Amino acid sequence: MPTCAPPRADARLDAIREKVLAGERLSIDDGMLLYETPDLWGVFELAGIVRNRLHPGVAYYNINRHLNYSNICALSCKFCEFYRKKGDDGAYTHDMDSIADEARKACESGATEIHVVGGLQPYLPFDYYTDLIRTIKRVAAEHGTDLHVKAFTAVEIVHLAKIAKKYKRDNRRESIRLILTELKEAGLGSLPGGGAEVFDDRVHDETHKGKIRSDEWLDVHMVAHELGLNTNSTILYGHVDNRRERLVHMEILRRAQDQALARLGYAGQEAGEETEGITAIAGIDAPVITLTRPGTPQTPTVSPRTNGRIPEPPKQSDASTSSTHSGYFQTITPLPFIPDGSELEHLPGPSGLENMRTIAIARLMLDNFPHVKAFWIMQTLPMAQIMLDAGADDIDGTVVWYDITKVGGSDTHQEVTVPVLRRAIREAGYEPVERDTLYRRVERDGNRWRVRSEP
Ligand code: V47
Repeated sequence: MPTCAPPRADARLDAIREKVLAGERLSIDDGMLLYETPDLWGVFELAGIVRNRLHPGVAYYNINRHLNYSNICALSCKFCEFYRKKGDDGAYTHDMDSIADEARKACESGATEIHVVGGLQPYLPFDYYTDLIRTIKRVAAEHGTDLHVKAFTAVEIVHLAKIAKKYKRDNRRESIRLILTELKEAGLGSLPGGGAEVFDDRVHDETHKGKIRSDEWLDVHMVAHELGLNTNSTILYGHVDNRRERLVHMEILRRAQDQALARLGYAGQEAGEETEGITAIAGIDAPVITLTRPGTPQTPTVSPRTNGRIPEPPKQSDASTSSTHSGYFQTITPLPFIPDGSELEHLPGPSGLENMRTIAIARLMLDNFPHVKAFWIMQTLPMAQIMLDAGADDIDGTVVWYDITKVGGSDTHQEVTVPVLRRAIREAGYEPVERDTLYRRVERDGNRWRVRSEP
């Protein structure tokens, strides 16, 4: 009997489609099927359904500047091309004058955000980091504007606790809380998602031994959430990891987000099947909470649905839940491994299709994450454009200067202009929306900007 089905159509996706349409949580085995099916376009289409349910017709970008304050690092992660040792050629540390200069350039370009990360610098005192934040805030105020400081990966936060001599192995959450509180008082606005790599001990020991493990990375983000700081997340895949390990990573993030949303008052469904070890790793005790189920109130960052207003989270009988609306993961940014210049340079790195598939699967698995970012620096702008149809709703920003990875011979000056970003989004069929770090819409007149207030 002749069939009209395209040659790669996979009937096994039907059950997943039903779950996606009902907004039900996918299992790790569903994720494996999404990774293994030959029906790639079927996977992209499913991710597109979720993406367009959350962000119909729009895609986000921001005007930002990345600042790497030092590339001197106590660690030597095998996938990393960025780190140098003290005295090496090209080792650098910015002093406060040069930090102020970067902040000035950011203000003059109309940036809303400065994204600050660096190596685990053993020779700087803790005061350097609070001074860094205060300097950026001061320069912004002198320019009659503000810059959101999104700074320090979880690994750096633990390092800061250690150099501040506040790290207590038997009470590390408390140590992290002390450090984050001081940084927040200095003006820290949110945490970026880096340093997560792949939450798996084998991968950890093979590629980034010495770095904190997944449990401690999660501790930092969960304490940040408790303090009302929004954070981002990443997964750095395509080196020695396998696909199941990536899915477990996503499951761990999803459970941590369940906890953050429960604290904000979101009601959940009964917990699904537990994946062995995951609850123990994250110390998570929360119902399953999805944002993609039709009718679920959205987080403040999902602005088109809410017209920029912060929605009331669903009422809960437990009056002890937080009354604020912040303190959760905003986005997952899948980071494809860029081999160039690293100790793992002999590995090929993931293909473009594997990158698109991972973006799509992240969108489908992370049903309680408002945003999925295709970071153009690592994906390339042409791929990021296509990924907007495969689950991504954000391509990051103007960036300007980026030292951590250099794709195909690019150098540290990696910048796209706003017209190029907007045209890329339009060409992909979406309305470009400028956002701030917290995904609020921005209104601007040249370099002057403000967060749009909706009626
Ligand atoms: O922490 C290091 C990773 C991260 C390589 O939060 C590599 O909005 C690929 O986290 N190939 C930094 N990745 C980038 C990052 C990020 C970027 C954009 C936005 C946000 C956000 C976060 O890049 C590092 C590390 O995990 N990394 N080396 C490499 N060779």
